[in-house]
Amino acid sequence: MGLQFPDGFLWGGAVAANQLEGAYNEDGKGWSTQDVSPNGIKGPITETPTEDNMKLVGIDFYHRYKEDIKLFAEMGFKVFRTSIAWSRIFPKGDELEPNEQGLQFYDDLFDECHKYGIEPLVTISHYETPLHLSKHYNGWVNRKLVEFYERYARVVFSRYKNKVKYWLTFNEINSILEEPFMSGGIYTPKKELSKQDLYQAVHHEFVASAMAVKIGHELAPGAQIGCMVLSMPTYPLTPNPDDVIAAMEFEHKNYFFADVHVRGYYPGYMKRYFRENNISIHMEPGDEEILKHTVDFISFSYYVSTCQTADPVKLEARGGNLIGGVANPYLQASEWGWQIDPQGLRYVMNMFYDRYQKPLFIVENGLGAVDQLITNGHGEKTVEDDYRIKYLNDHLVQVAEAIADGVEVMGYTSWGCIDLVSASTAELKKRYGFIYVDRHDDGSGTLERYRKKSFHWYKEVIATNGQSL
Ligand code: BGP
Repeated sequence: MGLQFPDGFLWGGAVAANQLEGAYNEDGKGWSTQDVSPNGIKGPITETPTEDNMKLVGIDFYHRYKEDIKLFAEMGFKVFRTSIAWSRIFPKGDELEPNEQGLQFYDDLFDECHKYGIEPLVTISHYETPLHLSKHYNGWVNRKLVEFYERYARVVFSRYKNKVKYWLTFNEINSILEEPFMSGGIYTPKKELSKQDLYQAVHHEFVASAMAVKIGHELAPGAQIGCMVLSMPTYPLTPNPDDVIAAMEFEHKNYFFADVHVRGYYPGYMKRYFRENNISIHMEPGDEEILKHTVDFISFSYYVSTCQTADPVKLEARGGNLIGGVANPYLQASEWGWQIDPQGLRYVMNMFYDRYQKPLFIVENGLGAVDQLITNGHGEKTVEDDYRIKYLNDHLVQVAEAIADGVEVMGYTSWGCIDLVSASTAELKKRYGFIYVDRHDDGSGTLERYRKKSFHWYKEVIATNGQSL
């Protein structure tokens, strides 16, 4: 018997508006934090959008989405994860009325998905706070953001309730701890940001997220609403109990986010952390009640695992998916230093499921690599991305292992199913797609799309419901 994936397993791909749509100032869209971030998390940010910012054009998905959805349909996608750009709907973020042209774009996009039987999976906020909310309110540090987000969420739930069944409230919500500007729109430079303000911003996001669950269930009956966390299994570097505890404490910082979303209250270990760091979260009356509107499922990204140690000498920084750690001597890394650990996916799925007994959705996983466009023996332009096929195959085998362990999984959307701009480095040369896009970091390229070898591989995986892995 081969690998077993449940009937109805939601195979697909994932993207985010700011990394592929382009059209950054069309049809009434306001500027977002991404429009002034030409260098990704490395910074600095700019006063106004600048030409070297690859996201301003992206891969021109805004104008070419029909062609792209057709390619996704050809692969057999059942689900397509994308985000709504908040600044298309509320250009500044604090208006009372939404921008109709922005709303219309997503109506058309979701209709196009349904034409092929593809279910949209929508992230309400994926790393792009309207710039005005960042500059004038300091992003999520300000309680007012809860109100603005709620207004935005109400509009999109009401508008798309018949077109969207699966929703995520915030992309990688825990990444705000490392990337307060990109993730939380917090304008205060990270070095100057107090822990007090940072965790207050986290609280505001929790309240907004729970509020979205509440109103989503009211306005869009049948909607399934999940949280989305950056998952990173953390192993102790050695069996030294000090290292084991260091790993546990590091994981707590990440579990904290799923814990509040799934259980509906703050865990004891965070209360201790707040006490010991003189952090006092200001709660408004009713906040604790709102938090009890818990999510229907847990979604997460998975790229890397990491190690932790209590030994400060070994605690040197290393590359990783936004959050650091210590390199694992048993693992190889990608060209960007992200350590590859397929078994870590099985591990983290078991951890989440044991902890929560709620369905899981893997909404990001993939390999960022430099691809070479070649002409093959049939005269077709393509990329022979066997390295990507291996990465994805190895990870999906571990998903099947977790399913065999009894973990309930709704689906899998591979990250950047079509090449797009990297979130951390803002480069186009870091590619994840099954579909190659002819666009380069110097702004050159025809924007033509080409099927990579992995395109055909994934099509087969979906057609056989994983049996071909
Ligand atoms: C996650 C983000 C995505 C995405 C991905 C890959 O952190 O949710 O937006 O980009 O990682 O990261 P990168 O683009 O930096 O390679």
